[in-house]
Amino acid sequence: MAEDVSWRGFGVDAGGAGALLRRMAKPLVGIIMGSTSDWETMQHAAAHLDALGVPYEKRVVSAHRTPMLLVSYAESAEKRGLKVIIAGAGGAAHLPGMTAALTALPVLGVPVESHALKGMDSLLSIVQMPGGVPTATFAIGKAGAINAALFAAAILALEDAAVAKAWKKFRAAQTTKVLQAKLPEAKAS
Ligand code: RP5
Repeated sequence: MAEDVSWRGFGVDAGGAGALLRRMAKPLVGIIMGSTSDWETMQHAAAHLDALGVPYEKRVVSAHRTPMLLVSYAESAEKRGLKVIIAGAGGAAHLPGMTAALTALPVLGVPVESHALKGMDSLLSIVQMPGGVPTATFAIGKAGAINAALFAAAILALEDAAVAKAWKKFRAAQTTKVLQAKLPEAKAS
């Protein structure tokens, strides 16, 4: 689990027994990614769900290397109780769009930064869906993974009072942090 949740310590319980209990609860969010190499990015989504108390599952599901697994995962997701799917992929990033084609659940796509094209390929692959198969698309890399998790929490918060409380607490803590920020002295030479 990623340890660098920057707003940890602002009152949202990110660890300890609470986190263990949440991990044992029925997952509401599915985090899938095209490769184990995507975990470095996608762990930021997991860490933020942990901190907000949202139970999730995580799994490598590749649109290209395990297409049949993608079909069974996406088709069973709603029945298994998932409410939102976060899908991260890089390069020819078909995973989020294909997942959205196979389930009615909201799919939040995270473009993973690729080596060759710095994630522009991932971004354009995910964002340019044909009308009728909506796939939300977030920023390339870590910021996208974090925001996908926060967006998932915002969706769940519409129906889940505990998530709503944690989500509002996070927003308030973030605002307080910015308002209290102090800039260092200038070091002009
Ligand atoms: C995509 O290809 C994955 O999502 C990953 O971002 C990229 C490279 O995968 P690896 O070659 O590192 O497994 O399917």
